[in-house]
Amino acid sequence: KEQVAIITGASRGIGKEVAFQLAENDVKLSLLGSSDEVHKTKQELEEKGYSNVLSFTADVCKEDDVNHVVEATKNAYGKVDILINNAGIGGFKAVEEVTVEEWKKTFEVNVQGVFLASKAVLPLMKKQNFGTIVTVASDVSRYTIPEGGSLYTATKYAVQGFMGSLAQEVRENGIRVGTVNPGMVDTYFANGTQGDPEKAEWLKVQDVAEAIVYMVQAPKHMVIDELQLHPLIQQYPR
Ligand code: NJP
Repeated sequence: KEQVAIITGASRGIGKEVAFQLAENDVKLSLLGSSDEVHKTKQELEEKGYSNVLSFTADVCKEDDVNHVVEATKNAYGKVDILINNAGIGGFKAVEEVTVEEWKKTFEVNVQGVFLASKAVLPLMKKQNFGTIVTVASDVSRYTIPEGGSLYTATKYAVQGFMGSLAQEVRENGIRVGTVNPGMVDTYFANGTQGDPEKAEWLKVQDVAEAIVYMVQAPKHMVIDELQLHPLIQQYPR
């Protein structure tokens, strides 16, 4: 039976590619992004012949927005099997240059957003005794970096802890919870431009999306707790 997935941050970057790869795997989609660009993703999918796509302009920081998306997805498809917590933001600067507003906003999107979307789908997943939640965390969920990454790293450590605890909390409800921790990926992240020649050796959105699809499509009895991947050119402390 066809599965149903909600993807946060599907306007561009990794989330958009995950949408294409899950559609290719016959998964019905509900896409969420804070800008209208998310509707472009739906349009592009439809142009490729994928018709089971909903799109919502919604902010993962806002409980009402997130609940509306989950409710509308349930009404349209009758269930939610998969949640991909992908929406995230980041910037890199020295601690004394980080404003309180930036601190709050980054935690709101990267941590509270994951909490809100997970909280909203859990009742449905518990009812059906099945579900998979994959969160795009980061390589900096596992170690610290020197280049002004304190705020971003703090949010990803938080998310890793949240997901690890959640995994144990809902295991007996048949719900699988995991994280994918990519190193440098060529996207629009941190005011970047996808396709920038300087990032030719970085991970591609396809690489990360394939890892996510692998986690989601694993046999039901198997949980992939964490996948860590990085470009060969990136130094990785171990
Ligand atoms: O970045 P980008 P990525 N509510 O900027 C959406 C992690 N990661 O694909 O709001 C809802 O191309 C935004 O849509 P819109 C990173 O931390 C990356 O690289 O409409 N959606 C867009 O679709 C993040 O968790 C790297 O503009 C919101 C998407 O998020 C994930 O990968 C390394 C939103 C961002 O697309 C995807 O980021 C790493 C909101 N409030 C981890 N705010 C890397 N790229 O190097 C943003 O370790 N979005």
